[in-house]
Amino acid sequence: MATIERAEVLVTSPGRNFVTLRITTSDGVTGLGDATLNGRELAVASYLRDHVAPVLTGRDPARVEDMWQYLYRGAYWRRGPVTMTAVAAVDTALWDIKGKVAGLPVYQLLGGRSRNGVLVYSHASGVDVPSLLDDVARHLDLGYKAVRAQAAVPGVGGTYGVRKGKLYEPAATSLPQEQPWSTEAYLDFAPTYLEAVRERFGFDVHLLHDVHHRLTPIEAARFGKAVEPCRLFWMEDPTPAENQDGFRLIRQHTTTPIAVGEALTSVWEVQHLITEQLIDYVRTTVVHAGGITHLRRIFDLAALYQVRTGSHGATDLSPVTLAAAVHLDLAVPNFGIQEYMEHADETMEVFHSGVRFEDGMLHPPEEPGLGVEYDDAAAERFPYQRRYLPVARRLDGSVHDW
Ligand code: CS2
Ligand code: MG
Repeated sequence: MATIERAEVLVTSPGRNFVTLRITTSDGVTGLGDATLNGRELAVASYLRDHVAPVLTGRDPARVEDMWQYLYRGAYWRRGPVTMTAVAAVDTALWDIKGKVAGLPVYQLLGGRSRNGVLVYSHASGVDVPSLLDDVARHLDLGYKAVRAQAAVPGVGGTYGVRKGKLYEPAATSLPQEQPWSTEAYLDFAPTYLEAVRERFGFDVHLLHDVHHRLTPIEAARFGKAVEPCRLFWMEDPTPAENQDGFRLIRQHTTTPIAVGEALTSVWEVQHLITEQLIDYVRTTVVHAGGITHLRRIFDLAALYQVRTGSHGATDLSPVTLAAAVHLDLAVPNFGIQEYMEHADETMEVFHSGVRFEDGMLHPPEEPGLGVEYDDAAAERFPYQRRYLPVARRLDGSVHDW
């Protein structure tokens, strides 16, 4: 029986910071797991290097479920983004190894294809409405069938989701950047640019919008109602999801579909949102919600309540997560849509991935495992740089949800 011989925690910053776990077995088979937690990367690197790696050596890499239970229940201190990202990295690496040992792409281990490809949405944004509309047109020309639209709110300064330059990267400063926020200005302006997108492009394109945790439940209800004529594919994170009850209030007022979960890390945090059908899409991810093993449990619970998947896929989730997500998305019955932001060229120099974009969909590699290889020599060229996500402050100076 092969055993785990080595667990390496690899930190690199090709375009942005990534933490990757590489497990090597006594048979020389390697597996990769994404361990990136944007703005708190080194916390996960230490959790893995100092607390998990010592207990992996000598264990059976084939016992994926047992390893998940061992790392989750054996830690005593359960859940939370650092713990669940570390557990996810081990889990994903073991699925990669299992695929390589079986000689099968991971989606074949998850039940095989349920669809021809994985529908994705990309990020269109603009400093004003004309530039947003041009960016939507650019993404449609690239073949996307679904686009998220975000525009800067006039007169308020840095707005969430507006790209500066080629790629959108919110964690861009060595200390947290403080960004102003005005709920009133946002509620007045955002519906107008979503209407402008529909006026220019019609209803054949799926249109998504990320509220990004900014509203109270009643404000989110007002926003959802205001954009009903836009027939959004979803409004995302309308209100901070610690208060799961708040979604009942939103549901009482609007039929605009709701997507939640990118910042949630276990089935227990989305349980009521799903079982009470307070959301329509669950956005939890391979990297932050305990890996393929746990995410599959969340998706299966969601399927019982006609909630579909809509996993987070920003550039701070590495190509390892994207590949694992595409394998899972291809197989699950209640797939909805996958977020896809193209990674920087430097990122792809480190992560050689066989994931392919074609005709608005992603397709997984057919080689055994996840289909991603890590280039150590390239990674050496990109040393870690401390980066923080911004902090939002209302115009009166008080902290708001970023
Ligand atoms: C966003 C992310 O992609 C999304 O839906 O919410 O850009 C999010 O802000 C970052 O992933 C945070 O690291
Ligand atoms: Mg989001």
